Amino acid sequence: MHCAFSWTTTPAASMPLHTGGDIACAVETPDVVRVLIGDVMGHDAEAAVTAAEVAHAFQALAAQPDSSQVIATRLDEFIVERNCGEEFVTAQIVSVPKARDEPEIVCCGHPPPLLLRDGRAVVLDEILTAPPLGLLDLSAAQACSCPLGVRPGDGVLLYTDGVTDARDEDGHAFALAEHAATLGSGGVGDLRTDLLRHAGRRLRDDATLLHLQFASEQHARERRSQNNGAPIWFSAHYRSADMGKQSRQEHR
Ligand SMILES: [Mn+2]
Repeated sequence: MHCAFSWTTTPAASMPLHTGGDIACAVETPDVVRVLIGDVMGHDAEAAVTAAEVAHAFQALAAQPDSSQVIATRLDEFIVERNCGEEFVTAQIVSVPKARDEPEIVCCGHPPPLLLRDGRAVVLDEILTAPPLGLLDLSAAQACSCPLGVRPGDGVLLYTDGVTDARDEDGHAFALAEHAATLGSGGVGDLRTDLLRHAGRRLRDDATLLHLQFASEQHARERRSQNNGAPIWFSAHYRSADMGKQSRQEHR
């Protein structure tokens, strides 16, 4: 399935050096594109180190031809092994196969994604979830993958709890679904602007938004014809809002 994605991550206002405990990254192999969103418990400097190490481990694991369940299980083992305390990471891995197979999601204690379809945002709360990474062995539970249930033209928004827990000065939570339903061409950059406006620019927790946009049938056809018939599987739009840098990558 053709898919473009973009993300933005904003550390809590208390974090030094624009680092945080949220994770967003992607890996492409010849067969599949996998994205990871994660949230390390806590938002101190230690959480930022763990976030960087988990992202690094994911990039190595996701380059292998293993299933997403296996990748999640290995990430869990990685976190358990490096742990001196009781650190854990809520996470989701979305796999988008380049063949016509359906995209899948593995959820480990992370808030449910939003499905963006026909101007509405619906919580995908029927996705099975395992405990967070780092705690799988304690519960004897297993990470399992579910179909994401998307159609061409749909969007999916992954996020961390720093987004939905952000309060305005009257204590009202950020209405993520309402803002996401009308997500326009400004994508997650606009959502981040809305979030910071709501929270008065001071987030108490790291906040990450990761948007996957699945191409419509027509868009996929047009892209193929522009590219001399060769399929363009995937394009990634990396945006680092805090550093003010933006770059674009296309994989053919
Ligand atoms: Mn959080």
